[in-house]
Amino acid sequence: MSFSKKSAMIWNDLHRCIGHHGSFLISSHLSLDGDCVGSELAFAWYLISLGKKAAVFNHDPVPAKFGFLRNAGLIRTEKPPAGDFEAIVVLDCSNLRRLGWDTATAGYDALPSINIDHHRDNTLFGKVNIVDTHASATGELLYRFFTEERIAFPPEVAEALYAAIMTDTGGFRFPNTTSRILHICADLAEKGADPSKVYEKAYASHSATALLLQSRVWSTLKFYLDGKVCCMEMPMALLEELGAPYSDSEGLADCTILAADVEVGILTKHTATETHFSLRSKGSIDVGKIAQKIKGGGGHSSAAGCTIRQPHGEALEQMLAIIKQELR
Ligand SMILES: [Mn+2]
Repeated sequence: MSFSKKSAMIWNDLHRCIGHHGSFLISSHLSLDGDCVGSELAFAWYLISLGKKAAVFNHDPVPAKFGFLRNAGLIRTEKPPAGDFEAIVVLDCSNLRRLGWDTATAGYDALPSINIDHHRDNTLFGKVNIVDTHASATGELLYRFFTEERIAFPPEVAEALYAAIMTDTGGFRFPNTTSRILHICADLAEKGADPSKVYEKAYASHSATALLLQSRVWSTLKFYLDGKVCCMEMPMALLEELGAPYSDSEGLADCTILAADVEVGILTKHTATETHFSLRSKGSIDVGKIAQKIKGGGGHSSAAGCTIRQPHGEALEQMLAIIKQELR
């Protein structure tokens, strides 16, 4: 959906919904990324600047590398208390299930919800839905909201939005990196974001365990289908062996499309009975479509994921058969 012409109308819906309520719960998807954290901090700032009560709760913790963003320490990791909020703001999350906590039991699925996202499989579950699948990041949608509505924001919010967009474009390397994005990020830098600091925190602040994990996963590198598919594997037991948290595996999937002729990259994360696939594409193959062929799978055209309830060998065979059809 492209809503550039309709955006004034959509922003009115958003203003109206915010105006009707005094307290907001903000949340985002399981295994938080930079877009989740940056967008949450930016939106929390906005609500608080209006004199509203706003709190951010996520199922998973903020990855350590995003801890430098102002107020990241206020983001909480527990089930939000029931009945404390009048409305829920769901950012960068295609459905309520992906929040990871039971919204029905907590009573939150009955609350008015604001749904701001750019995932293709967004179910438009909100009372207000601001979903633009052409946006590079949820942070870009918030930038547009602030800019088009002439809402001036402080440097720390510029930096949060910059981090959101930078990470969702893979550090300005994915096909969603357009001149529009670069203009937006130039403006955010002008408004106080520090590009080299955000780069260093997001991409050059690995822990020792993360690098050890990388070296082991790299050693599993294999090519399939005439070198068009590259696969790396990460047995989940490896995390325990190295004492590495799950968050140490973030970014590994992007390494699967570094080879010249590769079109599809696969990182598998597997237990004895189940194999999760992180899929990556350089742009010619839509891996979101591939992931959707597996029940519960989905994502973007250049980055997607799904789980096959089978051991690694069988599951990989099944995935390669699907990819083979798409490569034709
Ligand atoms: Mn995103």
